[in-house]
Amino acid sequence: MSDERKVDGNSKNEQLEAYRVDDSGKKLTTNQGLRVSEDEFSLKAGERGPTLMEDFHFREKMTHFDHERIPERIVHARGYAAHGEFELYESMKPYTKAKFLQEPGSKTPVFVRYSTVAGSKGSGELARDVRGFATKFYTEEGNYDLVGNNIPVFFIQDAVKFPDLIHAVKPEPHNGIPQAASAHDTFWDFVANNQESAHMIMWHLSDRAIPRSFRMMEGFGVHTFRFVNEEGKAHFVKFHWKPKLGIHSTVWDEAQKINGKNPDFHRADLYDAIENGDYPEFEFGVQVIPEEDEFIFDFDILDPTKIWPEEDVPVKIIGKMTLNRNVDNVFAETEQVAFHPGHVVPGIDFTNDPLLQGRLFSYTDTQLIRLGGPNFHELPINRPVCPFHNNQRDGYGRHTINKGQVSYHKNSLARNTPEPATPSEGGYEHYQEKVDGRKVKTRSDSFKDHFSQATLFWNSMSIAEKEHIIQAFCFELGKVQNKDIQQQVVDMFANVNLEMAQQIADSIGVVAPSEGGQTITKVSPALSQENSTKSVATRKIAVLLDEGYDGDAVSDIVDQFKKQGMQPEIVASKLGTIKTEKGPQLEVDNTFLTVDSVLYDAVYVVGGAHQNESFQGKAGNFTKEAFSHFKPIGATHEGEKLLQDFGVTSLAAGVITEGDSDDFVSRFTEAVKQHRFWERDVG
Ligand code: HDE
Repeated sequence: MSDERKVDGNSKNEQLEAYRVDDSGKKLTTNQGLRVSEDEFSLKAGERGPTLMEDFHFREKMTHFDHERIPERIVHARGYAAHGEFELYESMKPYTKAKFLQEPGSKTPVFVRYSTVAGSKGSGELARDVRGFATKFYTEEGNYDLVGNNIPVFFIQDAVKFPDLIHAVKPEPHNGIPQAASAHDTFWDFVANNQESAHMIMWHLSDRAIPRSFRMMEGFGVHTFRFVNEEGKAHFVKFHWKPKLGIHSTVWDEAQKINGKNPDFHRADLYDAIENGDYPEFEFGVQVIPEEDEFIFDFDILDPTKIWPEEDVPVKIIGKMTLNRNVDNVFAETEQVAFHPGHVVPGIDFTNDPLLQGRLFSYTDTQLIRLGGPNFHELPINRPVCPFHNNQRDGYGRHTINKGQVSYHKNSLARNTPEPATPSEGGYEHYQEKVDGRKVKTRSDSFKDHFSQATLFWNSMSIAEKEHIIQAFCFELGKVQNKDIQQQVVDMFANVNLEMAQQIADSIGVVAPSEGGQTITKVSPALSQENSTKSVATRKIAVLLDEGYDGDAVSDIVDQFKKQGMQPEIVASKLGTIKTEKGPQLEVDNTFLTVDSVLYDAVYVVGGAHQNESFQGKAGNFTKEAFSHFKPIGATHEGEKLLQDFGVTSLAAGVITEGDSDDFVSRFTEAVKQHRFWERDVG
C-alpha cells in the first residue's frame, strides 16, 4: 500500500507537467479545438455594419475574459510563491510517525506562498504588516500544510475575534482609506480595546514587519501543535523556519519609498534570486515540550500570543527547504493554491488553542467562495502527489471521472471500497486527548497575562531596534485622529515599558503616563535580528559611474564584488556605455530615472574624470539617501572627492574609501556584510 504512495522530490513537478501547455508556435483555436481564421475583426453585417450574435468565437473569447478574476483572499491577498524541496537532516521518529520526517536525506516537494495580510492584491509589498509564510508539503501520505507567519505570535487569542481584527485593520468602511496600512483610527481603537494584542503589536512595530526580502525572514507555525509517534505518545511542538541568509529588514522611510519606486520589490527579489540560481534556503526547526511539562511554564503553552523562548526550549534544526523553481503561471499556481491548517498527515495533530481550532473551519470555507466550489483539491497545484479515493462526487469544475456504480459507504457492490485504512495502513487517527469540561464562552485565567512577553520582546531589542519601535509607534499613532485612542494606546503600552510610553506620549502630544511598566528583566537574545547571520550573498550594490572613469580599475573591483557573491549594477545618467579614461567600458544597467538608492543595499561611488553637474546632483541625492538609511557607502577615484561634496564624511561608520590602502574591496565587503550602521548620526 505504501509503495503506490511513494513519492520523490520531483514528483510534483512531473505531475504538473501533465497540465502545462506551451501555446507558442501553435494554431489559434476556440476552447472546443476549432481552428480560428480571424482574431482581429468580429463578424459584422457589412463592413460598417453591426456585430452579429452568430460570432461564437467573439462571444467565447469575451465571456472568458469577463470571468477572468476570482475573489481575492479576504486576508493575505497580495502574495507570491515558488516551488522547492524539503530535505530531512534528522529523523523525528521518536516524536512523530509522519513519513516525511523519518528518513534523514529524504526529500519532499514543497510549494511556498509568501504574503502580506492587510492589503489588497495590488497593494505595495513594503507595507508595515505581518508576512504570511505558507508551506505545502506534498508527502506520500497526503498534503501537509504549515500555514504560518513571519511573526511567532498573533493579535488575538480566539478565532471568533478574527473578523473584528481584520475589519479594524482594513481600509475604513466609510471612505475606503487607508490601503495596506495599520496607521489609522480603527486599528488602534481595536488594539486599545483588545489588550491581548500587546505582544503582537510590539512585533508589528518592530523591523520584522518591514523585511528586506522574503528570503531573509523567519517563519513560524505560531500555534502549538502535537507530534504523535508510532506508539501513540504525543509531544507539544512549535515549528520554525530559519533563513540561511539571516533575518534582515528595511528602515521605515526606505520601505515607504520602495512601495512607490517598486511595489513588486519582494516578489521581484524572490523571482530573480531563483532565476539566478541563488536558491533561497530555510532550515526547519522544532521546539518540543513533553506532555508532562504542559504546566511548568509561566504562560499557557496553548496561548497563541506567547512564544516559547528559545533559550528555555531550544529550536532543534531537523531539515532544510530550498526554493528552486519559479511558477510557470501565477494565476494557476500562486492564486489558486489553497492552504489549510487542517491538511495534516498521520503523526501531526492539533491542540486546543482556540485560534487554531477556529482556523480549522475558516480555510475550507474561504476556498469554497474563492475557488468556486468543493473541487478545489483537483486543481493541479492543490492535488496531492499520492492517489486519493473517496465517495465524494460532482460539484462545479469536477475533473475526475469516477468509474463504476458505487459512490457510497458502506456497500457490498464494490466490496465496501474505498475502505477506511487502519492506522498501520496509514489511516489518520485523531489524538485521543481526554477532554472534560462545561460548555462555556469564556477564557482561561492562564491566558490573561498580556504584557510579560511584550516586555520580554522589548528587553531583547538592541538600542536601534528599540528606537525603531518607538518611531513606529509615533508614526502609527501620529496618523490616528482621535486623541482618546492615542491616549489609551500610550497608557496601554506603559504596561510594557514606562519610559517607552513616555517617549511616545511626548512625541504625539498626549499625557505621559506616570505609572505602569513591568518588573520583568528577562532577555531572549534570539528575538533580536541583530544577532542573526550576516552575509553579503545577493546584496545589491549600485555602482555610480560617469564619463572618464578608470575602466581597468572599476571592472576589476566590480568583478571582485561578484566573486564575493554581491550583485553590482551600474547606475549612470543614461543607458548604453560610458566612455572611460582607459580600459574597458562597462554596460550601464540602470539610470537615475529608473532606479533609486532604496532599491540597493549599498552604494559604490566612482564618478569619472569628466563627470558633469547633472551627474553630481543625481549621484549626490542617491548617495545621501543611502547614507541616511544607514547603508554602507564605498568610494574610490573621483568618488572620494564627490563624497566630500555630498557632505558624506569618510569618517562616518560604514563609509569606506580607498585612502592609501589597497584592501578597499575587503573592507567594503565587510561593511556590506554588516548591512546597516545604526551608530551613524544622520541628524
Ligand atoms: Fe489565516 N486565513 N486566519 N492566519 N492565513 C487565510 O485563507 C484565518 C492566522 C495565514 O498564501 C484565509 O486561503 C482565521 C494565523 C496565511 O494562501 C482565511 C484566523 C496565521 C494565509 C484565513 C487566521 C495565519 C492565511 C484567507 C484566526 C499564522 C495565506 C485566504 C483564527 C499562523 C495562505 C485563505 C496563502 C489565509 C483565516 C489567523 C496564516 C480566511 C479565521 C494565526 C499564511 O481562511
